[in-house]
Amino acid sequence: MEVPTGGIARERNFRRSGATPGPTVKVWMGEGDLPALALCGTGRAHARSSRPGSHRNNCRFIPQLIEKLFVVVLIQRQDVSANAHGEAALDREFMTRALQLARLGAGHAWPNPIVGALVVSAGREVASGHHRRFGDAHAEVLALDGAGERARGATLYVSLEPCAHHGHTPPCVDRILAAGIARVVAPAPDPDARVNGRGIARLRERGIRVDVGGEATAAVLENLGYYRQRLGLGPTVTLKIAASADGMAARARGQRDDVTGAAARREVHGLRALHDAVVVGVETALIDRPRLDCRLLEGGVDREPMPVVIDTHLRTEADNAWSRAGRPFVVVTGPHVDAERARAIEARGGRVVDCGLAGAGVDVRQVVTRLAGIGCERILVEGGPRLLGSFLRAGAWDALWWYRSPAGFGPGVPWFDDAAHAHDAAWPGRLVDEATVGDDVRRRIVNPRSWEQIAAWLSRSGG
Ligand code: AOF
Ligand code: ZN
Repeated sequence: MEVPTGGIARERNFRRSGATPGPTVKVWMGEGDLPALALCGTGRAHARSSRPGSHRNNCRFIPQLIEKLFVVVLIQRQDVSANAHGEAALDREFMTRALQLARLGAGHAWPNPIVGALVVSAGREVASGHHRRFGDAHAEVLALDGAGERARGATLYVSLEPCAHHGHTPPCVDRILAAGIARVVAPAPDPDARVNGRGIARLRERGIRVDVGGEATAAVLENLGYYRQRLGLGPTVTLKIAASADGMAARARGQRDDVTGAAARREVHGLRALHDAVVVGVETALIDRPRLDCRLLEGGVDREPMPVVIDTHLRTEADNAWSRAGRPFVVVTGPHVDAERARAIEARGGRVVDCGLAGAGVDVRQVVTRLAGIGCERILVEGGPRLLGSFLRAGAWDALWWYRSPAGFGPGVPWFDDAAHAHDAAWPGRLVDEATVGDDVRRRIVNPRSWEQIAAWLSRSGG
């Protein structure tokens, strides 16, 4: 697995932070025999020469005035680059907060993206907002309403390019201009054809400083289904893994073990809320009996994802947690199943879908196509290990959220069905970021083949 340190997001962030470049010292450095400069341990400027023992001689020949100028330029440069660095760090912090706010709209905003915004004045957050529900006010408008007059001259952080079109609500850019915002920071352009760069362009035309690109990868990952759908890239498959520190999904076969803590479990319910279907293998369904809902989210959701169980030989019971809760569910099978059992499931609100075989199991590529065909375009696969292995081996995945608990389980059931690769996976993946969620660590990994299309669009559209 390729693991770039710092990740794609970091590279973009530094490249596109919009930080004011400091006065360039290249002028001085490149001129004739002038010595290269370095700061010594005490922070004082020193003239350095490559010739041993020539340091003192050089110093004697350099007119004092020039030496002073060096010092002034260096000190100024230090100040400005410290400011620029400080600004980039603050931008990252506030954008992370905007992305957190956006998540509050998970389970309510679709088919709109989840979006968070905050108004920051003199380095302090003065108001915030998020897109609460499809058809409701956009995040920026709520944040600007909260800020009132304090928005004048302030910075607006928004987790998506502000819109420039009349939809359910008037264009956010007009509201931003009217509020007197001086600077807008957004991670990436909006892939909606009605916006797609127009929001950024209109703000810039009116003299607003707009910095695009910081945290772009993280922002796209939060709205991956939205980006893929609006860019016409087809259904989205997210894999979720919860493993112990030593790579185990459970202590023993046939046993259910809590792997991650409460914070990670809550986050996973938020992740479910960003999907139309949550898929598990039949072993997981029979052993864990997961409800596959979003019950840990405060305020619930407008629409629960569809539970889907991959069950080649149709072992699922008709009377299960989903049928009892009156929730429609899908059972994906191979071609040879007991018709009587299938009828019993359908009588309890289940839909039995034959996806054909690929080797010994169900064809997971068919699963994706068939689920998309019934309106489940954003698919979350939660395991178990054998099912995750099938998706990984087939390359039928876009992103992987991998939670790792601090404790080891010892010999058990590896999260990946190929034990040799439970730690150092043989499948290609690209680590995007790593975060602490409660006591657990969450890594997000993208499928480079699938990510290429989004990265290409981002670089074409200036994101
Ligand atoms: C923003 N801020 O908070 C959201 C945006 O149906 P409408 O009128 O709400 O428009 C939906 C489109 O607006 C959506 O496809 C996306 O382009 C943008 N969503 N934009 O500036 C927000 N939710
Ligand atoms: Zn808007």
